[in-house]
Order: sequence, then C-alpha cells, then structure tokens
Amino acid sequence: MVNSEKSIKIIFAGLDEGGKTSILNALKKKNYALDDIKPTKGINRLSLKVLDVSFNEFDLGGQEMYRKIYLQKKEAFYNTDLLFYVIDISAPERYSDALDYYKSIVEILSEREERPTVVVLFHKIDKIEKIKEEQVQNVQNSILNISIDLDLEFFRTSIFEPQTLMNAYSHGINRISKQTSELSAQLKEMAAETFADAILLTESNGFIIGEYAKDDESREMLMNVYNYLIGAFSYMYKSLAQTDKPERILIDWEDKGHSFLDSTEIDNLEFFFIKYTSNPRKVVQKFVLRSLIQSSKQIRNIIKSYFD
Ligand SMILES: Nc1nc2c(ncn2[C@@H]2O[C@H](COP(=O)(O)OP(=O)(O)OP(=O)(O)O)[C@@H](O)[C@H]2O)c(=O)[nH]1
Ligand SMILES: [Mg+2]
Repeated sequence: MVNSEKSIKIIFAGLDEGGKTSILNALKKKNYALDDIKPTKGINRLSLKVLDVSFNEFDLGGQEMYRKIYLQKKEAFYNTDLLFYVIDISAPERYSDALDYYKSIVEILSEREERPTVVVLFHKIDKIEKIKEEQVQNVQNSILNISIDLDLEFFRTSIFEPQTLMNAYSHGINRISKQTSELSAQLKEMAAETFADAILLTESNGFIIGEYAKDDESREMLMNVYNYLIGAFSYMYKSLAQTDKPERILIDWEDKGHSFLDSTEIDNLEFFFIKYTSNPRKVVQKFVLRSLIQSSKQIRNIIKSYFD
C-alpha cells in the first residue's frame, strides 16, 4: 500500500465549504479564529517528516472550478495512500453533488487500480437541527456501493468536538501502517504499567503516532489534554534550551485526574508521551519512570519500522 520511498500521500477532498481546511487546522492545532478561514484556492500542501517517513497532506480546495481541473488532470488523486472525503452533513441539498464528486474520484482511482484507504467524514454534526438521519443513511449506502474493493470507514465529526477528528484521523493513519496493532499493544501495556487510563504518542509537531484509551471518557480527556499541551505548550517548550527542558510535566485537572507529559528522544528526534489518569494516587513516580524507559526502547523499534 505504501510505496518504497516511505512517502505517504494523504488527501482531503470534498465540496467547497465542507470544512476540509478547518479540519486540518484543528488537527494541526493552528488555532485560527473560525472567521479567518478563506476558501482554499487550488491545492494546499503540508509536509511533515516523522523519522524517515514523509507525510504529504493535500487540502484540495473544493470550489467547482478547482474540482473540474482535478477531475480533468487527474494527477491530484494519483498515488494516494489515504483519502479523507469530507461531506457537510448539515447540507442535504448538496448530498447529490458530494456523491457525484466522490464517484468521479473513485473512477479515477479504479482506472489506475489504486486502492487507498478511504475515510468518509460526515462533518459538522454540531448542526444537528439540519441532519436528516434517513438521508444520511442513503448517502452512506450509495458510498458503500461505489466503493467496492476499498478499505472504507465512516466517521461523524465536528471541529467543536476535536476528539471526533482525532478518532477519524488516527483510524486513517492506523490503517495505512502495518505496525499499528503492535504499537497499540505496546501503548496498552505501557498504560497498564504506568496506571494510565489513556496514552498518546506524538511527534514534537503534534503529529499523532499512536493512541490507546481504555474507554471513550478517557479518550475525550486525553484529547483535551492534547489540545491544551500541543496548542500553547509545545510552542513554549520548543523555545526552551535543551538543558532547561523538564523531563516530565504534570498537570492537575482537579477532580478530573492528572495528566503527564514525558518527552523521549529517538534518533535525535523528540517524541512526547501524553498520559492521562483519573486516579493519580496510584501513580508511583519511580516505577513509572523506569517502565517508561523500558517501553520507549520497544516503541522506538516499532516507530522505526512503522511504515516499512
Ligand atoms: N458548524 C460547523 N462549522 C464548520 C465546521 N467545520 C468547518 N465549519 C465552517 O464551514 C465553513 C467552511 O470551512 P472550510 O474549512 O473553509 O471548508 P473547505 O472544505 O476547506 O472549503 P474549500 O476550501 O472551499 O474547499 C467555515 O465557515 C467553517 O468555519 C464544523 O464542524 N461545524
Ligand atoms: Mg479549504
């Protein structure tokens, strides 16, 4: 699925105003005010390197004139590993256009016998008053019919519920990695050893590499912690000199438990483990640190072979 140069192509496609750029901004923690987002002109590309894997994300502006160009030239869709297809669930009058565009993309892919992982986002679920469940089911069925042979999953998302975005994004990334189950198993073990309810492994830019949560509630807390840390904190952290950087940061969420941020270096790159526990009394500092170092070694090997 992933080609040998270890370069991963992720595209975000869908009609104009669907929310693609907003989703990417939310995932990348660019806390722009909502009104600041302008329609995307053409294609926006974001590149990020994690170890020796480069992730290239393409935000395909969805206005009709751009869609026409992509469908005509087709290259925009070539060699895609992961396609996020964004549908504004609160705009039923546009479902049929959204389906047509999706169908055209799938046709281009099948001409070339490409089978990327597809994640369909029914987006803007916060606008519940506009959602007609029966119509949504019809759209879902049509997409299923069009997508024979594709690894496909549906998610319901909103930028006002960041964990919904994280779930969808993590699912997509996980599907294109062969090593995922091993990494999740490792994170689960690490969670057990460190009395964490949820644990997240991120690259210093905030890119999520792996995640484990024992239930939805702790996943939601983990996401809150992640937003908090990756937003203001990582900026501050980066500006610190190496010698001034704390090994561990503890945040007390009062009645909601504690979270920890531990940094670890793998091949001169910085990674963070974000942990959340609802019961901090259980956490024994020394033991936690020791097991963290042990687990990091194993995780290091998994990360290195993540997209092999
Ligand atoms: N209510 C709500 N509005 C959203 C959500 N996500 C995005 N929006 C709004 O939807 C509008 C369009 O968002 P964009 O991110 O520009 O959409 P886009 O898909 O990038 O549009 P193009 O670049 O033209 O293809 C903006 O006004 C956003 O604030 C969401 O989850 N809920
Ligand atoms: Mg856009």
